Amino acid sequence: MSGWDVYRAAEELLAAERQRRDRGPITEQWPELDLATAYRVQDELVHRKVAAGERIVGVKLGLTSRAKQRRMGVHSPLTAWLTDAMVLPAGEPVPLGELIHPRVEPEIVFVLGERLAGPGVTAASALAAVRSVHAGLEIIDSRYTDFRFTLPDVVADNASSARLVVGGRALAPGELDLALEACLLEVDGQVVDSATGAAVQGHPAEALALAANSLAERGLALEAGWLVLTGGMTDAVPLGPGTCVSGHFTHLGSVSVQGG
Ligand code: OOG
Ligand code: MG
Repeated sequence: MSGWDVYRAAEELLAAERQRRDRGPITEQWPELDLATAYRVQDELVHRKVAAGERIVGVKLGLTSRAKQRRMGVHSPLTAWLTDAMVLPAGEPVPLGELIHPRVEPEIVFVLGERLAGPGVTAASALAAVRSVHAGLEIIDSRYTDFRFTLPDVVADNASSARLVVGGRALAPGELDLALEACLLEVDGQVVDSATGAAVQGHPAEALALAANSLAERGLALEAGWLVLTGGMTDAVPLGPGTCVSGHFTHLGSVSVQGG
């Protein structure tokens, strides 16, 4: 009898987010937390955000690149929810006062033109549902101290979701080779990392297919109009006051955020 359940875990993670207070991994107190239960915590947490007025605007994938998996020590991709409260208009400073220890990572972002439901979604059928492709930066902010977590912990924490910025340039998926699309990650004008779209599951459309197929296992689908963040192409970099982080993409253009 650990005294833990889905509701308590969701409540504690939401409280940590609201109070900007990092905490130890839930699995240290609730070792029985398995992956399926962790997704129920994630759903409960987002259900509470929606009840408080937020709207689901899409899905993110996490840990889809080797760079991210190696750094976080978790070697399995996952999905999590995006709400309208996370979307930061381009040019607006990241509200550091609302976050714990934010980090920024470059991502390729899809906007869906059609509903996409698994199982059996392939990279090709996934790409056919895409309306536009964008450059993006995700601002992650784990509720766990030092971003230290196991797979069930990070799933329960809605995969460290905090904020995101989507670049203004929209390309049709046929206009570029997403495996070859490169990104330079710059901090205050210095290149600190780089990757191509192939870093993400071999091709970002494979990540999109993975999202559709894993949601299908829970009876869910990706809806038309939704954003899908395909996962950090490189390791994430810390965002401090005044720090400017930019992703410069070959064809998708540039997107920047500044810690405010
Ligand atoms: C987990 C979230 C991972 C990504 O793109 O891989 C993620 C974390 O790194 O805290 O968003
Ligand atoms: Mg990410």
